[in-house]
Amino acid sequence: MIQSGLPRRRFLQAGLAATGALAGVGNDTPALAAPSDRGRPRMPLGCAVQRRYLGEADYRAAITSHFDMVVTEDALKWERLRPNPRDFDFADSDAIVDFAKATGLAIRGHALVFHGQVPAWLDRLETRRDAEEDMRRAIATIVGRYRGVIGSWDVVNEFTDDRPEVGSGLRPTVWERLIGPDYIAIALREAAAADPSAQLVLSDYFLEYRDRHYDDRRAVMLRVVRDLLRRGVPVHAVGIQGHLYGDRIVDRPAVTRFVADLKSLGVEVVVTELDIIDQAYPADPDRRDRLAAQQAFELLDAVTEGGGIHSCLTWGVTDKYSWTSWHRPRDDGLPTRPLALDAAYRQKPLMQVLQHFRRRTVPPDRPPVRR
Ligand code: 9MR
Repeated sequence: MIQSGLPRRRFLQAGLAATGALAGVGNDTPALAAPSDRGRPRMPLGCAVQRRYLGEADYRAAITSHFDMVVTEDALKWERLRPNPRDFDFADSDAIVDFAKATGLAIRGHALVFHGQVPAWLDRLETRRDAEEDMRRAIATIVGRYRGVIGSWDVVNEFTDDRPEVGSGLRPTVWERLIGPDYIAIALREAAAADPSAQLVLSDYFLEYRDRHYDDRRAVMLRVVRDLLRRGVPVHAVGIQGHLYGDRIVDRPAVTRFVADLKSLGVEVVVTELDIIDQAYPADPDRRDRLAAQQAFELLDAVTEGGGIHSCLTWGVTDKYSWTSWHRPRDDGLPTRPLALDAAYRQKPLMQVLQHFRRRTVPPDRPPVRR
């Protein structure tokens, strides 16, 4: 989309320069909305939080000064949460929820049904009945505990198979194998029953790029959502994760069409895990940060053009503690720079991009998440 009559790239440069972001990299001043923006509804901006860093004052201050919302990064994954088939250990998620409540931040829960980071005992489930009972009980317990507090849930995360063109396009997880494709509907209905006012989200990766493979992934998501809605299953939003690889091309027209298709079905779009994987970028930190901001702009602008971003969350708070440093390191050994705050909590150009969309996007009628 062209803003203020300027081509995209020039708009971004102009915007960053105008807000002082380029000169201001390395400056601690938090980004503030211009006075004219005060009182206008804004797109909530969030970040993924780990309990182990909440003891650090600068980590907490960064969250409360820059974000409206937090999402549990690892705390609710079953590996952590479910030491055995019976018990739940909510210590980490409770700590994050308590922090968010105390500071007035909205909360998203990640993720109710997710094949990643699961305990070994899950593989020992053998029958459809056992798998369904276990999944229902887990969802009822987790959502029930945070009813009225966690306002938005990744109900099923990453259900698209890495070969989306084959068969149903669904990943063969323990639930898909034992329950069948209907496990998604069952999970959504169970979550809705446990908290009827929560926003229910289906989230996935690689919905952003240009190529046949990514077209197929978007097609699987649309097919699943259409089918669920036709059957009256509650699904409120699709999460585009937004782990953006620096060397891949965001397919702006395809993303815009995808978002418009979802919107026409009454489904919102949440950017659930935004960060920029900078392995292919040059070493110079300023150049990397500008390229990263540009890449994020491409995605957020394409989503906006398709009908708007409901809320946008970065996958972490600071470059100091990003999953990319151990899962997606650079060949040259330099620290990765995927997020909007650097390792010393200084704002980077990406923060200006986020603030731009935060001010520009008016959330839709349905409240995103309760406070
Ligand atoms: O950020 C998470 C990191 O702490 C974990 O070690 C990692 C394990 O794979 O998962 C990370 O979060 C993932 C999220 O749950 C789902 N989408 C991809 C994220 C990055 O891998």
